[in-house]
Amino acid sequence: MPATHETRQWTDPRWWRDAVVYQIYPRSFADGNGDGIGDLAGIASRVPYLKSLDIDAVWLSPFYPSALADGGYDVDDYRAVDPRIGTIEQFDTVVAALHDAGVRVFIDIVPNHSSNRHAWFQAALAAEPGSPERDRYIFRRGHGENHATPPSDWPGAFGGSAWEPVGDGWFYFHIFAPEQPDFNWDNPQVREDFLTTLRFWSDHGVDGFRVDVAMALAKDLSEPLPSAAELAAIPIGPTHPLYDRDEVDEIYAGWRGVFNEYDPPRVAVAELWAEPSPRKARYATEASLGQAFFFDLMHAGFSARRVHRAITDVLGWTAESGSAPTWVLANHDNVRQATRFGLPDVDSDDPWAGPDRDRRWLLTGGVDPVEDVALGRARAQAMAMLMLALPGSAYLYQGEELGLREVADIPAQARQDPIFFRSPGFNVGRDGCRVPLPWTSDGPSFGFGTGAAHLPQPAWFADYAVAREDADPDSTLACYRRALALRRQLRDMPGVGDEVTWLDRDDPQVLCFSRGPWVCLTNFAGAPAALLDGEILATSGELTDGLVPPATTVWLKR
Ligand code: TEU
Ligand code: CA
Repeated sequence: MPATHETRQWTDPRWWRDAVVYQIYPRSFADGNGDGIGDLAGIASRVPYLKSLDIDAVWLSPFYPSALADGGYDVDDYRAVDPRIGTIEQFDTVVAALHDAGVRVFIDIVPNHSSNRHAWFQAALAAEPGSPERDRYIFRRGHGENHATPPSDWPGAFGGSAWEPVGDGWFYFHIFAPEQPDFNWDNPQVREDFLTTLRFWSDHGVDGFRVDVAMALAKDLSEPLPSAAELAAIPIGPTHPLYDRDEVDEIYAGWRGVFNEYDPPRVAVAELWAEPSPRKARYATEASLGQAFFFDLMHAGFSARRVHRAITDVLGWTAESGSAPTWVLANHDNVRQATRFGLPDVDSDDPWAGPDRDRRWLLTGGVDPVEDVALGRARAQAMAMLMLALPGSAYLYQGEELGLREVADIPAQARQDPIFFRSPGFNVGRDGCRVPLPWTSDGPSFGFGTGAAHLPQPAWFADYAVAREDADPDSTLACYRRALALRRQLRDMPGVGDEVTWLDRDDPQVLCFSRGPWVCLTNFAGAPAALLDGEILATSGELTDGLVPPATTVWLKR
């Protein structure tokens, strides 16, 4: 008999290699005290739901004290809990409850930048140019008359300049919003402080860390700086001033030392977004962070050719590093997949048709073109089952198991994302995938809390409520529950390994692979496809006359 899941997970130090990790965006998950902001009490009350999903771990997006200039990715204090979200005691309680439920805990660590309210940044502002206080961040003198011109013409990732003046002729550097000053990782105090933070949370029982913007820590900003146009032409990698320099490896080797002080060793997953990226495998070795996010599947649309390519690429790169592959279809930075898959061109071969198209669609308030809701839903379920059949670990984003769609028509005055404020008329930002979850189909915020939610929920959220979907065997939630429960059994079934074998189908629009006896077939074509011999274990949609309808995945046992 193979070990049961419960016993395997808690004894195997390599539990993370095939884990399903569910991302919680704390402010939008569940509100325990009715102030409209999700919190730790809310998460505690939903532990039974999390357990019932058959996931292996949760990842909590930032819950630290923050002015929320960037949804909490602007951290005031790395070793505390935002009082609006809870207390450190509540944090301990939630971790213990999740562990009792067999669910591990990843937390988000944001090492590229602090918030501008962080004590170190406040000290830097108060100190002289050239002082040790300023050396923990990246200050450069302005150019031109009165030193009023920024050190370079580089744009920030959220729009506007990447340099902010501080009034004395000096500027500080920020990749993201001005409220997010970048740390200087050449400074030993910065390095030491993050090791302290990793130990702090590891001592509080955290099992793993999701490392924000992991490729940006090591920088070469020696002057003269290249122009923005020159910068854009430098490939991401060893010679790029900002991204994916070789020196990051040394930083994470230090982190690995801390992870290995614990039993079982703490684990980490690097967030870095350069696709395609063979160099990502470096972050995923067990001398470094152990895992890296591969977003290739998320960017492959609903195209058989591109999905096939993404899978073979990721499997190849991770084989090089000896790590486990990771798969992602959604997170808090992207248009929800039920919507993406319901928009035209998602099957196009142009990889950039996707994000650009999504952004343009959001600018129309979600009305042009009209979203094909049924098709988006079918495709999202088919892709989820395809992802969950792959070896390695899969990351789910809260609400995708409900088939939640993007909320496109959030009024300007309710928007929160700095991208909306810094790129007016060009990009409305990411609030539409961060709207608080509907738990019940009625109530002031659909069961999220007892009052209104911090981002407005549309009336149609009622149809996607957990309670309603739980009562419907054809719901997206039912599909996820079936697939997640089966995945747990199948990954331990004799003969099921990490080897993916592609099975040739006559139609290139039908992707079919096996892991030993476990076969996964997805029909990307517009017409029904023939089945294979074998026992049908699960389907993402109903079969018609023994054929697999378009936008449907089937799992079989042979
Ligand atoms: O995101 C990294 C990042 O740069 C992108 O995912 C970015 O959000 C996207 O290109 C904008 O369209 C991480 C976090 O996931 C994100 O929420 C934070 O805003 C960002 O870092 C800064 O901390
Ligand atoms: Ca609250």
